Amino acid sequence: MKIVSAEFLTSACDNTGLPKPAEPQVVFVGRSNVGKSSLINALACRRIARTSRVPGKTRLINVYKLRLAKTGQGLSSIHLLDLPGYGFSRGSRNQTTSFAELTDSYFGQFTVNTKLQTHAVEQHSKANVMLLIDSRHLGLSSDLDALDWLNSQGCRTVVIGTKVDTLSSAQRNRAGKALEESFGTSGLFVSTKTGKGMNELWKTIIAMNTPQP
Ligand SMILES: Nc1nc2c(ncn2[C@@H]2O[C@H](COP(=O)(O)OP(=O)(O)OP(=O)(O)O)[C@@H](O)[C@H]2O)c(=O)[nH]1
Ligand SMILES: [Mg+2]
Repeated sequence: MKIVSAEFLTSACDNTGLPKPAEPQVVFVGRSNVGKSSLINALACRRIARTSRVPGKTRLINVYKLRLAKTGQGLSSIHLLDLPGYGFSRGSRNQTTSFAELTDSYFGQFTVNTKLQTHAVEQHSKANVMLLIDSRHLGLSSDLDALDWLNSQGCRTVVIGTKVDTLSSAQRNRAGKALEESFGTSGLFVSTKTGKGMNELWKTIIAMNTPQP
């Protein structure tokens, strides 16, 4: 994907400043340190999001906007949203509360009642979510709980196995089966270090944001 420009828009602590549900977007969700901010940088082809070896770096909803060269599907720009990681235990009770508030701010904007809506509106009434899980630790209860919760919110969720460069090809094959067994979906494996899976990820993001005929 050719990125014309990439910019940081805002750090949101509530739904002020977030893109409207009808605007093309995808939100990155996952445990602290799983590689959410790194994946946003890899998609942007530049360092716009701050990453760290120390978990808990991202504390607010960081919003980025990418302008895209022609995709063929008419998508000219997209917002990438970086949510704070879950499972970060060093935080105080207040931080846990604010994480719940942040997720509610974002996901609360999307309606799940699709029966009364036209198809075009329905397309944007579900949040597009990339649920990132570490390829080396598949099937953690916190990740399974996250998928259940996202499904209960009516989100359109794709499971992404991160840091696949850390696995041998035999381990990668086993991980594919383990992901499918645990999450009930085939998922996608990516590496920001080698670029593996990035083209497929872009195709998925574009398909999620393209209204079906
Ligand atoms: N080997 C490998 N390491 C990666 C990859 N992606 C990210 N990392 C490393 O994982 C660590 C955490 O990356 P971040 O992108 O900051 O993780 P995050 O999910 O944004 O973390 P929080 O903001 O704390 O929720 C960093 O040390 C990255 O260099 C990858 O594809 N392969
Ligand atoms: Mg981060």
